[in-house]
Amino acid sequence: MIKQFVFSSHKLFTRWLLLPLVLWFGLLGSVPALAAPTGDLARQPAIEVAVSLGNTANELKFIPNNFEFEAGRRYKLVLTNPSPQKHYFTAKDFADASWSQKVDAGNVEIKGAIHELELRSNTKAEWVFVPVRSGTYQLRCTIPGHTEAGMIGTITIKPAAEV
Ligand SMILES: [Cu+2]
Repeated sequence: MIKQFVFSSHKLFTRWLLLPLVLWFGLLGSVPALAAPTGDLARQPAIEVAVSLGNTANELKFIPNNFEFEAGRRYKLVLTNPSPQKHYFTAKDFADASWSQKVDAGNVEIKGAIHELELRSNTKAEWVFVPVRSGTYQLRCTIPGHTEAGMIGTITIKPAAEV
């Protein structure tokens, strides 16, 4: 009985909710959720945004701590850590809602899914991504005590602007 209900409601979901959603994405011309964007988008000039993890005064905060990105555009987030200790840039839900093209750190380029970046003192990394799913996501540093001290932020993905 329960099994059957679960099955039929799942079928209902697939048919009547998922299909219009897929069509909606298609009509808007947005990037399909988490699939690699088309060649054009992958080569679109990246909009550069900088973030500092802590500062030289060793304050536990992200500077800035509030980010707004537009779905379907390509960004390069330049992360620096000028503080005397290591920090994390952890935004798992945001990362899940985006397509990560690459991370450049030192002489290494990393491709694939990114959930968290660890930056040691006086290091720099560049994260190139395309936000996909709109929403408001939490950012924090997962070093014990840092979130509590205020090393948090928000990342908003706005829906793609209608052209
Ligand atoms: Cu930290």
